[in-house]
Amino acid sequence: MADSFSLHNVLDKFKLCLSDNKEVYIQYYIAGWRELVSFMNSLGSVFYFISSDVVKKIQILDNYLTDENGPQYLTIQSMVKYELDNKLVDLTKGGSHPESGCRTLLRLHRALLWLQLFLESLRTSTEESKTSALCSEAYNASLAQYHPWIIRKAAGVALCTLPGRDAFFDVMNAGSHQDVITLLGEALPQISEVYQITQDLYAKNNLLDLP
Ligand code: 1PW
Repeated sequence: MADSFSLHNVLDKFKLCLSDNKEVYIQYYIAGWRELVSFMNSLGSVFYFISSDVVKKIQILDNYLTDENGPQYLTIQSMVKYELDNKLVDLTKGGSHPESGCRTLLRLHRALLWLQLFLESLRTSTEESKTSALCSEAYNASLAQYHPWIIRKAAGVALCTLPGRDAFFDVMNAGSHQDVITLLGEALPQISEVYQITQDLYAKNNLLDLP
């Protein structure tokens, strides 16, 4: 079981995201998402449609990272500059760059807020709390506004199947419930810093509504 999922793996990757001058390394950002995908897959096949879109987005970014212009994709900051300077981003629908790094990462960025809100509510939850309710609330307060009805519906169905709080803490595989809560308390400020830096960068460059 040495390579099985643990919450530690996700949080470690997001911790590595920030450079000394507060830029966000794409390599670790997508590594964090890869860990989350393996987590979602461990929750059952109903999560497959959620994780498969994340897998697609990871793959698009990974392709940019490994192609000849890979160094331009070292950080989110360098990607934004490179793609904007070279007109590689569709600012409106129907252009010739529908899968820019900027718009692809924006989808993961919006989803990161869901994760952050959900983990925060889990951290402060009580024994009576229902994981599925916490997760739906987090979804409705964040990502849901960007999804059409049909996806919101499907996400709702998937979230209903989440295990109860005790089992959920166990699936996170990071020690006792108290250990998990402590770990979340340490790691969430880092995820929220990565989120906020990305948010500010996208806002400054008017990229928050990319089609
Ligand atoms: C257990 C808690 C896990 C929280 C992880 C959050 C993952 C969120 C992924 C939601 C994906 C839903 C299905 C896909 C929808 C796409 O249409 C949508 N993608 C995302 C990531 O929101 C938008 O991408 P698109 O269609 O504009 O390329």
